[in-house]
Amino acid sequence: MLQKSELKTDQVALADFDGDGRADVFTVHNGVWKVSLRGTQPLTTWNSVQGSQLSRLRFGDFNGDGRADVLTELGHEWLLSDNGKTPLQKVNQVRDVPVSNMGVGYFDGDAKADILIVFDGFWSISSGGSGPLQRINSDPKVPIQSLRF
Ligand SMILES: [Ca+2]
Ligand SMILES: [Ca+2]
Repeated sequence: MLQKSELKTDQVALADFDGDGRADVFTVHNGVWKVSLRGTQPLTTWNSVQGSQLSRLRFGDFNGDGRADVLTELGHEWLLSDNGKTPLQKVNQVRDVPVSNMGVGYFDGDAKADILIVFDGFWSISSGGSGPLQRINSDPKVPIQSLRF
C-alpha cells in the first residue's frame, strides 16, 4: 500500500534511488532530503543540504550506476550528489544557465542522464551533466517549461 501523506504532487519528485527499476518518492523540507522507496516505505532522511528547494533540484542517473542522483546549480557551478546521499560536489561549470532552464533526459545514447538546456534560442546538452554544452537544435520560440521528455 502506498504511504499516506499530506504532501502534494508539486512537493515531491519521482526517481529510482535504489536502482530496483521502480520509482521512489523524494521530498525536501527545511533542507532535509527524504525518500520513500517505491512510495510504499516510510519517508526516511536521505541527505541534508542547507537551503535546498525542490524546484532547484534535477534528478537522473548522471553517473550511470543505475541509481538516481541529484543535480543542482549554484553560482555557475553544477553540483551533483551521488545517489542523492553524498555531499554536493562540483561536476561542471556553466555560465548563465539557471536551474529553471535545465531539463533531464537521455539524449546521447549512453547510460547516463544528460542535462538539456534552452538558452538564447538554442537547445544544448551536457553529457552526463559534466560534459561541455553541445548545441543540438534551435527553436527560439519554445521555452523549456513547455517541453516534455
Ligand atoms: Ca526504486
Ligand atoms: Ca547514479
